[in-house]
Amino acid sequence: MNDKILELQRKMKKKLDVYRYEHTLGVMYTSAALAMRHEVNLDDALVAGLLHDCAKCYSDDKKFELCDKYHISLTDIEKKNTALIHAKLGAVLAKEKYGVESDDVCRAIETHTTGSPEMSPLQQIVFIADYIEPHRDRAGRLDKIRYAAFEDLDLACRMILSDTLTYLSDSPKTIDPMTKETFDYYVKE
Ligand code: DGI
Ligand code: FE
Ligand code: FE
Repeated sequence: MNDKILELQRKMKKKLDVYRYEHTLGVMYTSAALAMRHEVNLDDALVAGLLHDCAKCYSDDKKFELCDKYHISLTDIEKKNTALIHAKLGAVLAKEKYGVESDDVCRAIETHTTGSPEMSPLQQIVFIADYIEPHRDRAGRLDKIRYAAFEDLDLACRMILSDTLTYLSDSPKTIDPMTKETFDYYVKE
């Protein structure tokens, strides 16, 4: 693995709590495995997986402060559901703080929580890897979604979005319109 990735790994180990760091390594290697299968650039998959939650472990106050600093505008849904902010903020930090030059990598970080219509293969891979990495054990039919991920990226996205919408409808959290829009897009695909 190249030195740049090892250096980023050291930084993430310092920035994230133990649980989040282990999840991050899971997403990094799962993204890499999916990239091998679906012929996507391996380094991009490793870096996107490694940095996808780089903004996750800040306090809400710090997240708002950083969004201010980098002129990131938040929707009302994001302001109320602050767990969503780390995706947008992480994409900007990847570029500005961690020196990522690939727009596709930054977009993959930005869309990893809600997804987005017309995701690139790399974006789909990070979105899926976040859901299926080996430490995840709460979601239903994980075995089927893990299998689908290595067969058909669109199908795996559709399954994850469908299950996420069901899960969110049963919870007090508001569904981000982007999650619904992404689901509608992948149902039509
Ligand atoms: O950061 P992770 O925990 O690895 O996973 P993630 O980036 O998918 O974030 C999960 C969080 O995002 C979890 O608290 C649920 C929330 N989330 C995902 N989609 C939506 C959402 N929250 C709301 N309110 N609306 C959504 O559509
Ligand atoms: Fe996340
Ligand atoms: Fe994650």
